[in-house]
Amino acid sequence: MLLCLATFHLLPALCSLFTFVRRVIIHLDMDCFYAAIEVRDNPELAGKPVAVGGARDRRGVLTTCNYEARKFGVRSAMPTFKALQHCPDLIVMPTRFEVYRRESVKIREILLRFSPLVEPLSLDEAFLDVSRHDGDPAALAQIIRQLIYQNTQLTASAGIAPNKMLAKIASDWNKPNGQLEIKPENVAEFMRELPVQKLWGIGAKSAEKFAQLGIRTCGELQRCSRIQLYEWFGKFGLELYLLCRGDDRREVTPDRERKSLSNERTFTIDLTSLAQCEARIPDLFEELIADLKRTGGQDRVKAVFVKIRFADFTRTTVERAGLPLEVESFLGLLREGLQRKDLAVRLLGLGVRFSEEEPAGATQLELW
Ligand code: TTP
Ligand code: MG
Repeated sequence: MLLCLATFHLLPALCSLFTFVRRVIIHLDMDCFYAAIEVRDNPELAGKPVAVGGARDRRGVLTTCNYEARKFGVRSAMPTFKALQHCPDLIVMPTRFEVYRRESVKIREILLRFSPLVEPLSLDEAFLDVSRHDGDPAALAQIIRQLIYQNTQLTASAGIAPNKMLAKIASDWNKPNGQLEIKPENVAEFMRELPVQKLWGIGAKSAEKFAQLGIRTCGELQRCSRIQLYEWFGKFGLELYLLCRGDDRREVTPDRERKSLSNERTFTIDLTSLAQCEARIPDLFEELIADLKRTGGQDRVKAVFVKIRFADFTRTTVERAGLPLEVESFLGLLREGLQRKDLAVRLLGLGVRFSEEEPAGATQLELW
């Protein structure tokens, strides 16, 4: 009887606790974003292989390409001349950052209608924390994608999951124009067979290292102890211990609460020379500036930094206050960072740190 009474009183409390901790994150990723915009704006390109990037004669690199071009093996970040070898009919359009930025603003406005907790990752990707929404989150993601399509004629894919990492993995699952929900009760099963290279920070090169150790899936990785992972990968190993279990506790951080803004790229093939690294900076810089314009943080920039992850998984960040927001500043920091280790580079990122105070004149003083 006593037990019944206790359960009767405790149950609602337990239920509300459960609803409180239930996290639902949607990761939204536009499909072949820049290329899709070019095809939309040039209808004669529909159905043809299209890429966006630098021309062949200027040693250009592609930013992205549509799914028709991907069938030929064309990929983001591929030198244009190489892409044309894979697909001689490839149409390469010049980049129009301003247009992509405008579309990105439209999309973000749509997302903000569904949750104040929107964290844009780049022009075409964002996390939304929709934990406070009642109802079916997969249906919600569907509605968001439809609304984006109605407003932009561009398709998006979505992942719905209890945390950021899983939501991001899920949004890639049924691309283009698809979605996948990973429910909390299915996380353990989903992780068991997931290839390790799907985890954040693991590229082809690291997957190779794992393969040498006989580890291909997250299930296999789960058998390694924390100590073992720390020995192999340093601090990153401790992150991996949680990530391979589908455990990611990072919060969705809206733009206004950001202390810094950065982008980064993990390369399929490690960069082995200074020239190769330098060649990646202008695109990353353009992207960072576009992101800054979107978030409106240009006048709060206090310092700039370059992040490097080397082939042995160690990371280094070179940060300096007061440098102008120019490609040259980042190139200088890059050179400094590369001197710290004589190793190939698997990830590069550029970023800015914001000052905590509002810039002068940004807020109006109330006099009464
Ligand atoms: P992604 O979301 O990585 O790629 P995507 O939207 O083109 O294709 P997907 O359908 O696989 O999501 O990147 C978004 C945009 O960022 C992309 O359209 C172009 C730009 N970009 C670069 O400028 N350089 C790069 O190396 C990559 C990967 C993307
Ligand atoms: Mg995309």
